Amino acid sequence: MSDFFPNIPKIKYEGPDSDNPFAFKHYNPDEVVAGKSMRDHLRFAAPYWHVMRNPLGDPFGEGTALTPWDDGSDSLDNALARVPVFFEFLEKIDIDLYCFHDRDISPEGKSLGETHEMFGRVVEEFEKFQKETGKGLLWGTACLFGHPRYAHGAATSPSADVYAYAASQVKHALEATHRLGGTGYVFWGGREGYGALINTDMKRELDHLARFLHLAVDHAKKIGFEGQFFIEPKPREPTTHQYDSDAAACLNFLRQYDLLDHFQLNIETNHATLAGHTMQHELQTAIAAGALGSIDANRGDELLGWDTDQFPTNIYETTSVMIEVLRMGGFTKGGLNFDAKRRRESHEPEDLFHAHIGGMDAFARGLKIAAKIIEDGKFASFIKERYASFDSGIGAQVETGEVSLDSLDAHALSIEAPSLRSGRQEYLENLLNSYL
Ligand code: XLS
Ligand code: NI
Ligand code: NI
Repeated sequence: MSDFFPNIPKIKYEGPDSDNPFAFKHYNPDEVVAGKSMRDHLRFAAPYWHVMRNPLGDPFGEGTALTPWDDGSDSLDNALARVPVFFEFLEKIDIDLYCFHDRDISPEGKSLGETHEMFGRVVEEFEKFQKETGKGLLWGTACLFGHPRYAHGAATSPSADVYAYAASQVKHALEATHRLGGTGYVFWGGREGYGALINTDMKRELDHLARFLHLAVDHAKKIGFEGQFFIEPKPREPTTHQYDSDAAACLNFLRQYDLLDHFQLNIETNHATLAGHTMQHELQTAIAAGALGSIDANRGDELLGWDTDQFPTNIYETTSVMIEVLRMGGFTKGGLNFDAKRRRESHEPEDLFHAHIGGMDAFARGLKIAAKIIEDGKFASFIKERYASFDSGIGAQVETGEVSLDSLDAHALSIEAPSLRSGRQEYLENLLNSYL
C-alpha cells in the first residue's frame, strides 16, 4: 500500500485512558454492544467530496487544504491519482464504507460522452481498490447542482434538455453504484427548488421531479440494482426553498407521487437544524413512516445559519441519534456517513484524522449510552405509563376506532373532571444526564 499519510499510524482502539491523539478512546470496532459489534451497528462511511475534494474555502476566502498528492488539475490522471490516497485514508482510519458524487470522483469532459467515458475509467479504479482493500460503497449519487447548466435545477429545470442531461448523469451514476455493489443511491435536492416563485411553476416542477425519481426506480429494476433509494431532506441552500424541505415534506411528496415503496430518507443532522427541527424529531418522523434509511452524521453551528457540515462531537446528540437507530432495529442498507468537513483553519492532512476519530468516538459513546438507556427501559416505561389511559377502557376504544363524538361526550359527562399530571421533563432530563 502507498504512503500518502506517512506520519499517521493505523488508528486503533486504546481505551478511554489513552492520551494518544491517533487512537480511538471509545470506538472499539469488534466490541459487542447490544448483540452486535460496534462496527456493524455504526456502519461508518466517509464522503469522497469532503475528504478528497473539499479545498476548505468559504465565501470570503480561498481554499487552504494541503493535498500534496493532488496536482490541482481537472484531468483524468489526477482523478485516478486521488483514488489510492482515499483508500489509504479508509484503511488507516478503519472506516469500511464510503459515498461519492459522480463529479467528485471524475471530472467533467468536453462532451457528455467524454464525461461518461472518464467516469467509467475512474469507477474501474474504485472497483480495483475495493477488491484490494475490502472496502465497500454505502451509496452513490450524481452531482446535479455544481455545473452552471443546473443553475435552475436539474429534474426541476424549466429546460427539458437540461432534464435529459440530468437523467443521463443519473443513469450512469446508478449503473456505477450498482457495479460497485453500493447498498444505496441518494437523491439530495441540490438545486431542486426555487430562487423565486415569480418565475416558477411549482406544481409542474414537482410533477417532473416525481417522474424523474420513477425513471430511476424503473432503471434500477432494469439493471437489477437492489440497493435502497434515499431522499435527503434539506430546507434551503443553495435554493431559497428546496422541495425536499424536511422529513415530513419528503414523506408527503413520496406519498403523493406513489414513491413511498421505493424510497427511504437519508437524514442529515445539519439539515434538521436548518429546518428548525431537532435531529431526533426528523428521525422520529421518518421512523414513524417506516422510512428511516440512512444518516448523514454531522452538525451545524449554533451561531452560524448555514450548512457548516461540522464533525459530530456532541454526546447528547449522538446518544439521541443512536437511541432512535437502536429502537428502529438498526441500519440495514444505510449507515452513518460523515457528511462533514474540517474547519478552514484545520488544513493539514492529519486534521482529517483528528476530525474522523472525534466523530467516531462521539458515536461510539452515543451507541453505548443509548444501549444502556434502552436496556434499563426507564424512559420507555415512563412514556408507556404516561399514555396508559389509552391501554384500556375508553382510551383503547379511541385507538381501535370504536368511538364517536357522542360516545366521548357521554363518557366525559359521566366522569369527574380530569386532573393535571406532571410531564416530569426536568426529572427526565436529570435521569438522562445520569447516563452521560
Ligand atoms: C448537501 C448535502 C449533500 C448530500 C449529497 O448539503 O448534504 O452533501 O449529502 O448530495
Ligand atoms: Ni448530506
Ligand atoms: Ni448538507
